[in-house]
Amino acid sequence: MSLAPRDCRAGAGASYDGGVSNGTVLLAEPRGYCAGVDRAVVAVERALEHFDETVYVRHEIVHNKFVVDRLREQGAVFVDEVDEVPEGALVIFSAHGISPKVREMAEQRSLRTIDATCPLVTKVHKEAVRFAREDYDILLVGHEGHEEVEGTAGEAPEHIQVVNSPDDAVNVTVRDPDKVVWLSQTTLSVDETMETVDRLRERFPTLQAPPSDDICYATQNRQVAIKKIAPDADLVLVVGSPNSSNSVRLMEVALEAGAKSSHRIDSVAELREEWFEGVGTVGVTSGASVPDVLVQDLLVELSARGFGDVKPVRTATEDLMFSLPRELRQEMKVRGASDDRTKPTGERATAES
Ligand code: 2E7
Ligand code: F3S
Repeated sequence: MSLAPRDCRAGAGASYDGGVSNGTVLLAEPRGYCAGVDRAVVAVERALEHFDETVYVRHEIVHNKFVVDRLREQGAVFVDEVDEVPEGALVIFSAHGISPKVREMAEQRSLRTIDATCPLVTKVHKEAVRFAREDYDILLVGHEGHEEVEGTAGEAPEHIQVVNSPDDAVNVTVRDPDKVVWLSQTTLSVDETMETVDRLRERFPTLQAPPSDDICYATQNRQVAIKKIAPDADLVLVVGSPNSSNSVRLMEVALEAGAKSSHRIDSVAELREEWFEGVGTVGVTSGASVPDVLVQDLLVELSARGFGDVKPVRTATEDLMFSLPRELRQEMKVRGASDDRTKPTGERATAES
């Protein structure tokens, strides 16, 4: 089965006008797969299809258990580090990005690599490299230990310090308070990040901002949609894995925006009876790494529990599609394999869930 996003079957129908009734589901649109996840997952699928050898993947290609389990069943071998990959073998780097050190280690082992780093993460890496070259102190707002943060910080470790939260702003020390810039992880809460930046700016009034938003379009759009739903929801269910930063943020944002309760679930099997006590309206969304089939399963289950009236709540339309990683396109060309996805990066195509 392909892990490509599905048509939003339950998404068709009346639009939400602010009114709610018993047994209602407010379904966030957009939700689920972003362009970077689609590209990364399809890259692994195509590699499995076209290479007659073991396809290794460093780290989870995206942070979703269902996706990773399916790709593993199809033959992908997931490893924590490149030193687990045999010399000369093929390895795919995950959507979250890698530090230059990982790239060097792969070169030392003569690995053939396909880089599925999201282009919007690469953009942040380039910003980090440029500001480091200009000798700025870079304050990277993000969660220490997350793969994306490790990759970005690894671009210029001597210039970058990670700021984990608004409270963490007090711990920052810089060489020159007039030469400081903030960058961020792509999947943070927009509001919490702005709070962190405000605190940093109190300390460093000339703090520079990233040249363009580092929190990506998909993260922002999913947060805007759930914020619209949350004030009317007794319960917000977010489909996503526990290690998926953007999914966990959606749950927090829902609560912050007025949802009476919110839970993250990997799948319908994790629903708990007690969550539904006194609930008339359920908000539903999913993280950027979540195939829509999991949301459809949830809607079927909600319908069986009396929540059959599904009202889509659309706050944005997404039609971004990234071309597959260059190394993969080249390899497929050599093999005469055609790929109708290979459109130039940033070209608009219909890719809505
Ligand atoms: C890559 C990047 O895989 P995810 O759940 O990752 P997060 O970063 O949210 O844990 O979601 C897709 C994705 C988001 N950001 C992939 Cl850098
Ligand atoms: Fe990229 Fe944002 Fe998705 S950084 S992988 S488009 S959540």
